[in-house]
Amino acid sequence: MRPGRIAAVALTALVGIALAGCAAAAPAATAAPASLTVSDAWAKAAGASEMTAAFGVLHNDTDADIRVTAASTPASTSTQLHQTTANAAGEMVMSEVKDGFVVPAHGTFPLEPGGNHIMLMGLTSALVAGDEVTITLTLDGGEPVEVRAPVKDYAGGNEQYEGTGEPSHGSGH
Ligand SMILES: [Cu+2]
Repeated sequence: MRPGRIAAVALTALVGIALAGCAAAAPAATAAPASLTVSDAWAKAAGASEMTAAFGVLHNDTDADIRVTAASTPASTSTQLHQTTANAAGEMVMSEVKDGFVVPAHGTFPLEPGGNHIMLMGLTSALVAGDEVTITLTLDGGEPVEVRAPVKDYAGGNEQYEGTGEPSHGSGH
């Protein structure tokens, strides 16, 4: 039994060396994972100088919450992070989220018509279905993330902008 036992110990040692080799090689072989990814991104078609919005699902595959603090795109003169909430009169209105969007660790944060969205104000040119908008998300403590959002025609998502005092008129985002 003795020789067999030695062989087993030797094998265990070899496996240990092989595993150590893998672990040492892993960091070099794996690119730094993106901290935040976005799926199903799209933007709503709109005319030049109008407002529109972009949507999608933010995914956080890390162990810590990620805060999106700002968004920007060459497609609009001003870009804001918006939420949609009911005002005192029960109307759905949208407003800027000053603290940003917080995507929970190993969680998602949906951007959708009637909910949170990226507001593009003052479009530099018309966005037509089939176009693509590139949006850069600024992260708190992380590398910026670039999102490509195809433009689609969409009839909903016309919540009024908080503070305009006008009824929902459909020409908003
Ligand atoms: Cu908005």
